[in-house]
Amino acid sequence: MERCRCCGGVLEKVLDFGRMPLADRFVTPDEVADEYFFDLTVGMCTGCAMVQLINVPEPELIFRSDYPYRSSGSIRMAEHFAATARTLAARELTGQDPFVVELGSNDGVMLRVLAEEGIRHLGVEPSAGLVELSARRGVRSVAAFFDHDLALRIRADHGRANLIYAANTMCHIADIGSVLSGIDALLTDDGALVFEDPYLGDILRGTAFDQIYDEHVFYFTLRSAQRMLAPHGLEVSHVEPLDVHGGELRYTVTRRGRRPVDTTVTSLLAAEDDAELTDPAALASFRRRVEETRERLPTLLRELRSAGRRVVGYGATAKSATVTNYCGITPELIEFVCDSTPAKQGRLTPGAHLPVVAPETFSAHYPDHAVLFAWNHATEIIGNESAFAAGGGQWIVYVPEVRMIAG
Ligand code: DWN
Ligand code: SAH
Ligand code: ZN
Repeated sequence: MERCRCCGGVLEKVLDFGRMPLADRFVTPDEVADEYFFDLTVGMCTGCAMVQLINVPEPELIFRSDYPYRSSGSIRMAEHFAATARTLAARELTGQDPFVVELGSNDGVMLRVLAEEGIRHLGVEPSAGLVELSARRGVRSVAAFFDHDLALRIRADHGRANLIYAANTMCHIADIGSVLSGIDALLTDDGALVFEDPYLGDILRGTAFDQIYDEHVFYFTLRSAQRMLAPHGLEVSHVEPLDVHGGELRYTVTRRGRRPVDTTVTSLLAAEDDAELTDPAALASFRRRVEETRERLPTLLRELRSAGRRVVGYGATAKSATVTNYCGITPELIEFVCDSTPAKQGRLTPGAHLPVVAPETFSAHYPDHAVLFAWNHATEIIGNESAFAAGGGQWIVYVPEVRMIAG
């Protein structure tokens, strides 16, 4: 029997995607033979209703020094994190000589703004490659996985943190109990943990099944997050929706009783009860819509190909590993995927083995259709590639459903 990582309750299987590769492991042709696969299944806890992966590959296999994702790869995301840094500085870092710790600081996209202000900071980022890149941007970080032991070491070296921030990282860490007890040890009495992650409500509403892959262990709701935090003496005192990555929530978490729990929390809790997010019927309806996409997307691509059309992909996202592998998308259906990340170019996408090329290959000879795998960056990409649609090219999206869109 599989157990919940938050409360130890029993996990009930709600979704099964079958064998999947690691979503950020882009392979060379000689690596194809021993590519790693695991069973991508999602469970819901019968105790605390936390939706989570049932099997999680070892984090050391995923977040290696060659982990390819660069947060600064999107201008809009870089702006989002710069704005976040300014908001956090004004809200949480106003005391004397404040100290901020970021979990999953990646390429330093957020901390560089605070570093420029001379704010004492430390990023925690397991990928040594990203730690080096951050150092070149004036960001100090440590190449390690955050857990309780590391929290104690940081506290011994730097003192307690007024702010602990984590974007798209809390939901990545299976050993969440160790992370939360570490946060309890590291945070000042009046400090805040601010974290933002994809919201289960948006994933279900948007049929964004591609948010489900090896790195995303947890799919939070406000209610399940509250239950996860409570045993550590922590509570959500403020929550705000974010319009990035298809819909996220930013949680401001403080020690129980230290700050008033405001109406953003009470009203979202009421809305979640109405929406019955973790009701078996909601998940069953999601599953039916996902199965429809699994049918429709390859059917559309096959039709286009048999009509002699050229079809490519745009954005070799981690999310697209689930789409291509679950929907059976092969290089016969999609000629290549273009992506601006140098470390992904010249390799093959995980499992489906679509060649990854630079965006210049796309614009040098526009195809007839492009599947927008980075649908969460639609405005930025469609704007940058406006000549594609102007020349008659058509974008294909599959979230919330399969359709072609005009540029
Ligand atoms: O949670 C996670 C998020 C934050 O980032 C990680 N587990 C992994 C990663 O997920 P993803 O790969 O699905 O994220 P993105 O941000 O949707 O990836 C966009 C991809 O598209 C990147 O490889 C960069 C590329 N891109 C591009 O080629 N041209 C992006 C933009 C904006 C562009 O203009
Ligand atoms: N914060 C960035 C990066 C998100 S990708 C953003 O929002 O764009 C997730 C990041 O978490 C990766 O850079 C990964 O290396 C890091 N990570 C994974 N496990 C971690 C852990 N235990 N402690 C700290 N960072 C971790
Ligand atoms: Zn549970």
